[in-house]
This record gives sequence, structure tokens and C-alpha cells, in this order.
Amino acid sequence: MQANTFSQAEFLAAAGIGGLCPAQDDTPAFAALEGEGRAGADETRIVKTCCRACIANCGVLATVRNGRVVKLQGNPEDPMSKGRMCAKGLSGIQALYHPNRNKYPLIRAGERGENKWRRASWDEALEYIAKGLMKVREQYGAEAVACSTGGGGNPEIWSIARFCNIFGTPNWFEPGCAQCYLPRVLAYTMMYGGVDPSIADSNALELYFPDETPIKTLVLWGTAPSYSCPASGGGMVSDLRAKGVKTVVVDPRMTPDAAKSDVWLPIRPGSDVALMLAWIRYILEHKLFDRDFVRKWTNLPYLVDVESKMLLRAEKSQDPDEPDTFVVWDQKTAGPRPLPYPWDDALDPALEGTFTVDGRRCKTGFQLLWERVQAYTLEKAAELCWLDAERIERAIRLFTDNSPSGLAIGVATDQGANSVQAAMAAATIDLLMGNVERPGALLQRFRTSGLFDMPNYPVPIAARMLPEEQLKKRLGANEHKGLHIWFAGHPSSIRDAMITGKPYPVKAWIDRSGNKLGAVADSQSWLPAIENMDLIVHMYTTPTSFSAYADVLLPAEEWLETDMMVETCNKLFARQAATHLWETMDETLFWSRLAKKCAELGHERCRLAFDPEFMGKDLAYWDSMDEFFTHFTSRIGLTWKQFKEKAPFEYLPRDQWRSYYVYRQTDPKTGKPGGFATPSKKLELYLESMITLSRTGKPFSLYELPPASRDYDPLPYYFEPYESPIASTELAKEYPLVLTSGRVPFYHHGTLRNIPWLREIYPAPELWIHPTAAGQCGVADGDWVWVASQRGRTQAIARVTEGINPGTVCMERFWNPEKLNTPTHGWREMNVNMLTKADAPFNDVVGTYTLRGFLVKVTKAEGPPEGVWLKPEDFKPWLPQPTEPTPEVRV
Ligand SMILES: Nc1nc2c(c(=O)[nH]1)N[C@H]1C(S)=C(S)[C@@H](COP(=O)(O)OP(=O)(O)OC[C@H]3O[C@@H](n4cnc5c(=O)[nH]c(N)nc54)[C@H](O)[C@@H]3O)O[C@H]1N2
Ligand SMILES: Nc1nc2c(c(=O)[nH]1)N[C@H]1C(S)=C(S)[C@@H](COP(=O)(O)OP(=O)(O)OC[C@H]3O[C@@H](n4cnc5c(=O)[nH]c(N)nc54)[C@H](O)[C@@H]3O)O[C@H]1N2
Ligand code: SF4
Ligand SMILES: [Mo]
Repeated sequence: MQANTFSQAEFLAAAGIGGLCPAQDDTPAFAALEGEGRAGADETRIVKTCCRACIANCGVLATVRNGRVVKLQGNPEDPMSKGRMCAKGLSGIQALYHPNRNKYPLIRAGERGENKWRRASWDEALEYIAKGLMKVREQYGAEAVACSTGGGGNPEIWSIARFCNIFGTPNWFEPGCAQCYLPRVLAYTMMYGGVDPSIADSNALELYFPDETPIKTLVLWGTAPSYSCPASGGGMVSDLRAKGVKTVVVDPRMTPDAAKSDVWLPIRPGSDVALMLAWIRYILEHKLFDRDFVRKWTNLPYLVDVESKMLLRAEKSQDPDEPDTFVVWDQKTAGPRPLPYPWDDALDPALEGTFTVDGRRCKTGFQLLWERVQAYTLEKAAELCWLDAERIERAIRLFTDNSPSGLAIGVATDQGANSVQAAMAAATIDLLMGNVERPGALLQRFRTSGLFDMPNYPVPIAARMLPEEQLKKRLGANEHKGLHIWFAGHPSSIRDAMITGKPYPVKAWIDRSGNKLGAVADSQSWLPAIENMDLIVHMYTTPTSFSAYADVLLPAEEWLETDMMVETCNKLFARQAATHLWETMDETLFWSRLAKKCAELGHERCRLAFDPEFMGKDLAYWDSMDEFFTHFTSRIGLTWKQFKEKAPFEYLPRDQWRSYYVYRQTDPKTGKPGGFATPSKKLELYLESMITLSRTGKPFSLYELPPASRDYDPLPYYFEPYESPIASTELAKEYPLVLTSGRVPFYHHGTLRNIPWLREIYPAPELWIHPTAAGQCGVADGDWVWVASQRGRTQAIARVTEGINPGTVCMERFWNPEKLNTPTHGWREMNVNMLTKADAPFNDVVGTYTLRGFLVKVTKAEGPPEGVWLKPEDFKPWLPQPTEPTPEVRV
């Protein structure tokens, strides 16, 4: 069967086979959802569930009438969303009943990309895939299989890691990988040992009780909760503002959060670390930090051997509950002294200074930090970051003087080569102020239910199943060892191996996400990789551009069809399937069933994965989602069914849940304060563990790895983005503007671009451009433009606005599902990732590439790209088609 014209799509639809074509006219109106349903039945029920259209998991009440989901509304019992939902969540019904849902497994029937498919049973599709994987494994080794998944909001990312560990390949990634969250998780884990303060990732839980938290100033640094989590964090920030909390927003564009801030710093994209170092310098110079706290609870008074960069140790601890004993310079005796943990009142450790100890030149960590930030005066930062020195000072003063305060960072600083350094600098700012575990602080270790604790959240990753020699083959992860905290490979290195076969071939690729070609940097550079694959599998809810290149297409469940456990502030919720359609499958089950097929074909480790005795606490693979969830809920004495009936419920009395000053609590094992979850039990602002990580992979890699080409730096440092008006003056003559991106509230990554109501609101990506720059480019508001970088070009609609600084333009990701069946497959026309950079230099620690802060030029275009849909009536073929529920597929 062929499916590359619209009329053939009609035929396919009639035949009940999901092709890659948009459905045709005659789509029933939305109201038809309320239709008759099953004959004779007249039943309405409310399903208490949770949204999954983004990571916030807001509580939802879904009205199901005669088997069809007809209405969604927020659940007021959710302490984070408080009954709110956003446009993405509310479009869940249109996504669920989208006429183009992937309904059944499809196997390619023609040439790759030709879009000829045949319907297959799940069993046949699984067998086809498993045979393909086993063949690749036999021919090239298990490492020649790569898997990838969707990023933010995907509750299943660890099921991919788990499958890979069991199958024996170290190579899986998600496009967010090194450019989303990981830099922040890494820095805060290593320096503090608690949860990072990211709002879009549902942290900073202290802030969700506006009447109770004493916070007075909140800094939103490169994060826009009003767009990235409107119903939860966005609403929370607006509640805080209403009660008088001041905000500082560091963002090149005037988001709603910036518009309502007390100080807005429209920073040059990619220059954040320079500004952060200036904040640190100002705080140190003006002695605004919490000196007593810094001396007692950070490692900044500890002496560092300048040559080896390692901390001096008086004694290495033999007891896993006790930290090593470090050395300070005691001012009372003017000499080096061991400082027993946690503190010795007899000593008076120097914070500043350079000393000689046993002939070695030593400095305190504090001294090294001060030297590091020396050059970053307010004036220097103003020049580098395109800001005003006086305004920077006002922002810092608000943060330091109007306290308690806290700093939330987002994804902006994760998306350039300065990524880990930005997270380290942001953590340093809060920790110097003592903004940790006190009321009002964002950095907290509130008690959890324990059901979700890593590495078992929500799927045990079975790390020990991956043999040492396989782990050592993880692509890009010897150089960028921070990736091991995520157990993941490096996207660009995997791409390169796919293309060149070096250091070894990668020949099969299973992806479970939306549109990889919309989410990865330099999308077109991935095409040669795709062409080299022996097997490509795509599992998703609807076909996307990536599906066009697949050999097997699998139907994934929408969120209204799935179950999941959700933990929010002290409450456990259940996402519960409101219906089930066609032959869609939960992806957690897919990976389990694929492992089973591989076992049947003789894969020994896959066979063992079904043996409870062998798997032990890694949990054997399961045959149903009920079985899987019951494994977790049994820890609190409930079956999954009982849990769903009970949810939502609080798991602790509120005051026990919100546990402040955890570091001061006595550890029964030692009789001393438990401290922070770091090797020294102090806040490690001088992050010696970075050096160990670069040399050995410890503490994240299970096995010792050879050293990276150079040591990672224990202190944050700034370097110019690799393509910038300052670093690349020649290039800037042709490409004078700095491009960045940020979320819009209507879509989640590549998803929902085919939702009629959302596309009506936001039919095409806007390019935010300042009037001065627009004038220079000959562009007016509403014009279609070309945006071009060294790597490619794409189109957008100019939005001329003073809400962005004159040197910067901003564009969100986009792709055009209406063009799936054209030669472009819809991923080139309006895709900012045609412009971004996926090549070295990368961030040293985690290998981040460049999604934000690089050079482009803007020119006027004749009009929109051919064939894209822009008018409300264009989207009619995508109106929902009500469908009867179906039983789940058993394989
Ligand atoms: N230029 C540019 N590029 C970017 C970014 C940017 O800001 N600018 N952002 C980057 C970031 S931060 C990220 S995280 C990536 C995202 O890139 P991808 O993750 O590839 O994006 P999608 O595949 O569209 O997103 C996966 C979607 O699947 C949804 N999903 C829901 N349920 C499930 C499930 O059960 N399993 C799976 N697998 N997925 C599920 C997730 O909520 C999410 O919406 O894009 C990156 N790319
Ligand atoms: N609607 C929607 N919500 C989402 C997602 C989505 O795709 N759509 N994705 C989810 C995911 S995976 C993530 S990671 C989170 C991210 O959530 P946020 O961290 O809030 O993400 P963004 O809006 O992408 O980026 C924040 C802000 O950074 C600004 N910015 C751009 N460049 C720079 C820079 O160089 N420096 C600074 N300081 N700011 C800069 C942008 O203008 C933007 O307003 O959102 C999640 N929520
Ligand atoms: S913020 Fe919107 S999309 Fe995200 S979970 Fe809540 S309702 Fe769903
Ligand atoms: Mo992300």
C-alpha cells in the first residue's frame, strides 16, 4: 500500500491503517465526542488522573461519558497546580482522538522514506525488531544498537536505559541529555547533594505554599515558568508576586515573568557565566555573604595544594560514614591544622590567604574562588553581557538585601558549552548566601515517599547488567564523564559513529519520542546517520518527520491512556488511564516485551532479566503495568489498584515532610550532624570531585575509566560562546545577530504541532527581533523572514518588538506535520534546529552542544514556505475523531 498522497490517505483511513498522511475532510466536529458511544450505555464518570503534556504532571479530572473522554479540568487537590491547567494539557482530548494517531504497528513495505507500509500484529512487529537487533549484535556487537527517547516530561526515560543495560549497549540518549537538566543535576548533586532549584522540573517545592514561605526575592535566571509550566510553577510565581515577593529576571526576551519583574536583565545569550561571576565578585567584595555559614558549612576554608589542585588531607577516612579530615590555616596559631568534622571551636580557620605547608604552596578554596572572579567587575560584565552596570547592581542588591532569597535556573544555561559552569556558578551564588535548607530557600531536602528515589525512579535501570567492557565503549562519555550520572551516551558522538563507523559502527536505532529531527541540534547533519542504519524503529503517538525514515512504526499510548505514579509536594497521585484506543501500548511494556523477544531468540541476559532471583533489587521484567506498579506500591502496603483508588493522598504529616536544616540533624551512626550529601559533608564550592570525575569517572561510573584529555575545573569559569560577536568578529560581519530560543506555552517540544486549536493560536514560529535590527535587515512586523546560520536556513514570521535586546533574536522550535508526505517531511521549513550547532567544541564535563547563543542573519522572505497550514480552516482535517475504547493488546 502506498500512502504519499492525500487521497490515498483517505483510503488508508478507510482501511483502518494509520499512514503518515493527514486525514481528510469530513472529520466529525468536536461535539461528536459526546456522541452516542456504546449502544444502550449512558454512563458518566470522572477519572482522577494527571496530565503528561509536560513534565509538571498537573492533577486532572477527566470526564468520561459512555467510554469517551469529553472534558478535562484541573484537580484542585493538586498542591502545585491547584486546579489549573494550561492550553497544552487541555488539548489532551484533541491529541487523544487525533485522526492521525498511530493505531497499529506498521512495517515498511517499500523503500525507506517511500512511505509504503503494511499493518502488522504486535507479535510480528516485536519479532521483526528483535531479529534485526540480534543480527546487528551478532555482526557488530551489542554496542551497535543505539536507543533514544524523548526528553523533558518523559516519565519513561529510564526504561530505555534499562533495556540498553540488559541488551548490552551503553549507547542511548535523549536530545535533552547534555543540554537539559543534566548540567544542573550534576552541579547541585556534586556541590550540595540535594535537589536543584529548577521550577520547570517541578523542584523548589518550598515555594508552593505562598502563605507560609518567608521568601522575599526570587531570581529567575534563564527560566520562564509562565511559559514552561504555566499551570504549576507559573501560577506559583504569580501567587508569590501577588503577596509581594520581588523578582529578578535574567532573560534576553521580555517574557510575562520579565514583564512583571522588579529588575529585568536582558542578557546577551550565552554570556550568563560572566554575569554570575560578577555577582559572586560583588557579593564577596562587599562582604554580603554569610561569613559564619561559609566558614562552618562550606569547604571554602580548606587548603588546596595549588599545584595538584587537590585539597590537603590530614587523614583519609576508613569509615564510610565519616568524611576525610581536611586542613585549614588556623589564625590563632598561624599554622595549618586538621579540622575535624564538623567543626572545632578551638580553631579560627582563615577564609582568605596563600600559605606554605610542608613546602607546598596552598590557598584556601575561598582565595581561589576570589581570584577566579577577580576580573568580573560590574563594568566588565555589563560590557560582555550587553547590560547596564547599575541595573546589575540593583538586581544583586535586591537578592542580597531583601532576603530570604533564592535563585532558580532553567534550561537556558544548559544549552551552550558553558553549561556545567553556569550551574556551578548559580549554586555558588545561593550557597555563599546560606540560601540552603532554611525557610524560604529553594534548595531543600524535603522528605520524599521513597517510591521515586533514584536510580529506581520509576524504572530500575539495572546498571549492573551492563558488562564493564561495554560500559567503557559508551560513545563520548570518556571525554564527557558527567554523562555517567545519567547513564547516557553523547548524542553527537553517537551520530558521528553512525555516519563514520568510528570508533565502531552503530547500525540500529530505536527512538521513542516525538520528532528527533525537530529536537536535535543541526538536524540535517543527522540524515547521513539515518541513511546508514540497518534498522530504524520509531514509537510514538502520531507519525512525525522521523517516522518517515523508519522501518517499523509503533503506536504509543497518549497520556489519557496510561497509568503512572506521580509525586508532588507531599502527595501521591495516580495517572490513570481514562480510555484505551486501537492497539496502542505503554512504552514501559514495549521495552519489556522487546527484551522477552530477544530472550526467545537466545539473548542470555535478556532471559535473565525475567528471573526475579537473578535481578534481585533491579526487579525482574514484568508482563503488565499493574504488576510493575504493584512492585512499588507494595512498599507502602498497597496494590496498584488500591493505590489508584486511594490517590491522591498525603504520605506524611506536612511538618514532617517539610524538613528544614536537614544538614544539622544528628546522624545516629556518628552522633554528629549529618551534613550535606557530599564526600566532605560540607557544601563543596571548591569542587575537587570534578578532578576525580575527569580522571576516573568516579563517583558516577560503576567502573574506573581512563582520564579525559584534560581535568575538569573545580571552580566555575567563563569562556566566550564559540560563535559570538566577540569571539568570531569575521563571521559576525555576515551573521551579525545572536540567536536563542525559549518555550512558547502552546507546544511541548515536537509534540502537539498537529493540534488544531493550538495551531490556530500559534500557526508558525515567531522570530522576535528588535526594531533597530529589523530596520537593518529590512524587515517589518509580520513579514516572513529567512533566518540563516553557517549550517542552514529556515523560515519564521518576524515579530518586531522592544522586548528583546537589539543584538539578539529568539525563535522557538517548530515542524510542520501537514507536510509529512512531501519530500521535506516537514522538518526543514520552520525548524530552528536547522541552524543550531551539534559539533565540537562541547562542554567539557557533559558534552553540551550549542542550541542557544550563536550567530545568524535575517533577511526578508517572499512569503511562507510552500504548503504550510496557517489559517484556522486549514487545520480542520485534524479535528478529533471520536473512537470507541479497545482492550489492551496482550503479547
Ligand atoms: N533549538 C532548541 N532545541 C532544543 C531545545 C531548545 O530549547 N532549543 N530544547 C531541548 C530540550 S530541553 C529537550 S528536553 C529536547 C526535547 O526533545 P525530545 O524529547 O526529542 O522532544 P519530543 O520527542 O517531542 O518530546 C518527547 C515528548 O514525549 C512526551 N511523552 C509523554 N509521555 C511519554 C512517554 O511515556 N514516553 C516518552 N518517551 N515520551 C513521552 C514528552 O512529554 C514529550 O512531550 O529538545 C531539545 N531541543
Ligand atoms: N510550553 C512548554 N513547556 C515546557 C517545554 C516545552 O517544550 N514547551 N519543555 C519542558 C522542558 S524539557 C524544559 S527543559 C523546560 C525548560 O523550561 P525553562 O527553563 O523555563 O525554559 P525556556 O523557556 O526554554 O528558557 C527559559 C528562558 O531562557 C531565555 N533565554 C534564552 N537564551 C538565554 C540565555 O542565553 N541566557 C538566559 N539567561 N536566558 C536565556 C528564553 O528567552 C526563555 O524565556 O520546559 C518544560 N516545559
Ligand atoms: S503545565 Fe499544562 S501541560 Fe504541563 S502538566 Fe500542567 S496542564 Fe499539563
Ligand atoms: Mo528539556
